[in-house]
Amino acid sequence: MMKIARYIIISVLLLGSQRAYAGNVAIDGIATASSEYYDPITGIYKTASLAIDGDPLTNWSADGISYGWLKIELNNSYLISTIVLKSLHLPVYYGHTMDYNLYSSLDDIDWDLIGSGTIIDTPQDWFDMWHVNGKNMRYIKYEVIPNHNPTAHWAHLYEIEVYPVPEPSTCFLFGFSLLGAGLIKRRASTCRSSKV
Ligand SMILES: [Ca+2]
Repeated sequence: MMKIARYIIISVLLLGSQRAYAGNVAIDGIATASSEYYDPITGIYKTASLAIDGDPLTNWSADGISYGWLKIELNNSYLISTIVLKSLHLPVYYGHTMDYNLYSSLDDIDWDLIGSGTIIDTPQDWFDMWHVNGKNMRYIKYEVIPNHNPTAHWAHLYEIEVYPVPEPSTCFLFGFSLLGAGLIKRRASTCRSSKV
């Protein structure tokens, strides 16, 4: 019984580590951008790193233009399940838009288009979520397309979140621990039967 309890504890710990791995890995990455805006009123640089600082209220902004790019280098290559792009709805900019392309790459040279979209500054459309089905990537580029519409936002992003699929080795260990618990339970059942 003690061994079964020990395996259950190990399984729970492994499940916990799996959830940790599936967290937002963009936070551990490096962000660069085509340009960065310095706000003379607040004295704050809207740097690329503010799009991966985990704070939904801080943002990267291009330097006063409605196009530009933000690139994230993850600290490793990952099989990615989901990418979330977050702006922030501000009523003063209601209806302003950003048209963008989203790319991924393994080597920062060859880029694959994940998709294109539009973030609209409304209570409903201020963020986009992309499911990429375990695509392997290390670099992600958010490219805001030139837009001369008067309601075009300056290119910006408050947060980009990148979530990997659960690590296969962790799944294997988790399954192996469950298998081990099952075998011990089976052995215990056999021992009990032999005593009858
Ligand atoms: Ca932020």
